[in-house]
Amino acid sequence: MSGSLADLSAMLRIRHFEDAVRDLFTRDLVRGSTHLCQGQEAVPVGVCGELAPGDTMTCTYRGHGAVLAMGSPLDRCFGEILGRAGGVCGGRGGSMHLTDASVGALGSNAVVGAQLPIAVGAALAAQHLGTGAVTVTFLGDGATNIGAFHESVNLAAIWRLPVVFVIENNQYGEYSPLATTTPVARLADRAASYGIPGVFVDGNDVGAVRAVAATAVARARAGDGPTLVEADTYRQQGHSRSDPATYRPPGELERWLARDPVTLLADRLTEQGAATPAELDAVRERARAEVSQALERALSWPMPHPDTRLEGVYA
Ligand SMILES: Cc1ncc(C[n+]2csc(CCOP(=O)(O)OP(=O)(O)O)c2C)c(N)n1
Ligand SMILES: [Mg+2]
Repeated sequence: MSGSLADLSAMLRIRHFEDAVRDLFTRDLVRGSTHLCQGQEAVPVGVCGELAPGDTMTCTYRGHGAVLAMGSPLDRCFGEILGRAGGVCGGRGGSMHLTDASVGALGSNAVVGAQLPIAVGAALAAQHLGTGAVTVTFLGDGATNIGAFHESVNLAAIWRLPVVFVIENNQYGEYSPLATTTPVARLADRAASYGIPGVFVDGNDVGAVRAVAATAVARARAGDGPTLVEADTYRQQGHSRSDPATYRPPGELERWLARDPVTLLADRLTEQGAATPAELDAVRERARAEVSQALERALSWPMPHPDTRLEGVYA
């Protein structure tokens, strides 16, 4: 698989969305923190692009791209991050809890690893109910050192649950390079402990991600159990908004920018004759316009009314 113009469009929408969120922070329009995914877009677009209606997904606080890739609307995601009543959770969740169950996005999680047992639970439910649905869960490289990772993968493996674990290896856990926290170089190798396939993929190549995801999703759907995917990628921004990322060795960011997933796909589509420069420009322009129009709409929405503050509280 090589990726398509539709993939390029989906990745550009996420790129512009994240750039806009960064800008909203600098204008003090967002409460709390945010964790952006510029540079990692090919992973959620490639993986979620292989899912079917009814499939579900859980992710981390760095999850804007994953929720958008599931098909959640740009304006309602902006609205959520801005705390507006029209947000996907009525403005109550914000950036780190972006959730849109209507498209199968069952939750972003601020606690490292918390999304993993939730995904296993969703997969267990699908197995019991016989729905045929598959659950994908995204996690960071650092999260593979969390207890919930090992418990979740083990349980999914022994019960052959329809779940795909996708590690977005962006080379850092907060400010720590992977090699300073993790004794294996290939995180996909951790799959061997659970007797399931572990697959390494270039996470900046959306076509390669799609191919790996297609196999893993088909395996899960056939009842053959989970796969652990490691997608090698890079976060182009700091860990969170307060992080200038000065700990990066000189030249590292530039090396990864030279392999930017958006540019890689546009170049490939050109080389293959799959898109003309004019078509690429049209896709770029449309993505930019869609994101800015969605943001304008979200900014026009009111904050939630104080009288609604107990709505959605179950106790
Ligand atoms: C249980 C828990 N421990 C620690 C933290 C603090 N923390 C937030 S993000 C993070 C790093 C996680 O790195 P990784 O899994 O690689 O994800 P990335 O942020 O790189 O996407 C840590 C330690 C937390 N949120 N939850
Ligand atoms: Mg990481």
